[in-house]
Amino acid sequence: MAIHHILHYPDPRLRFKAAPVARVDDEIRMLIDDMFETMYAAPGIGLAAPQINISKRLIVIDISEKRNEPLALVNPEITLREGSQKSDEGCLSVPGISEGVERAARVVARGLDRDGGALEVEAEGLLAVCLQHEIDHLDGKLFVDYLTEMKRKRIRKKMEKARRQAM
Ligand code: GNR
Ligand code: NI
Repeated sequence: MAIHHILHYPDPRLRFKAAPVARVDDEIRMLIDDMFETMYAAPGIGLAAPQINISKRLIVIDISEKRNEPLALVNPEITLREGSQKSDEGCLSVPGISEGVERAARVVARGLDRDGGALEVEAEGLLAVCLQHEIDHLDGKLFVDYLTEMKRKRIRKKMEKARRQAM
C-alpha cells in the first residue's frame, strides 16, 4: 500500500472529468486500498481519485469516529436528492479552509463495491454531504465553486501564496 500526494486547489488537474472504471479488477482494488491509506493518513473523511491525480470514477469515505467503517464506491451516481442542509465543508485539496455549503439533505447513491457488485447507499447528514462532495470531485467540481466569487478568489490567492512559500 502507498500514501499518495494530494493535489491542491487551484491545480487544473482537479478540474478534469474523471473516466468511468471499466472493470473492478485487482489494480482497482489496490488503488482503493491506497486511497483509504491516503485518506486515513491525511486525515480526512473522504477522498476521490482525482485528488491523487488519478482520473477515474472512484471514491472512498469513512465518517465513523473509530475510522473503521470504510465505504468505497466505483462509478458512483446520485439517483435521488431530497431537501437541503447547510454545513461547513473542508477539502484535503483546499487545506485550512472551511466554509458553509448548501447541499441536499438526503441522497441515494449507487455504484459498484470493491468486488464489482452493485451497491446502493441511502444517506443523510454528514454522509450525504460527503457523498455529494466526493462525486463532485469526479466531475472536476470543488466545494469552493459554491461560494461567492469574492470568497473563492480570496481562497485561491491564499493557496497560491502558501504554494510559493513552500517552494
Ligand atoms: O476530510 C474531509 N472533510 C470534510 C468535511 C466536511 C465536508 C466534506 C468533507 S470531505 C474532506 C475530504 C475531501 O476533501 N474529500 O474530497
Ligand atoms: Ni474534497
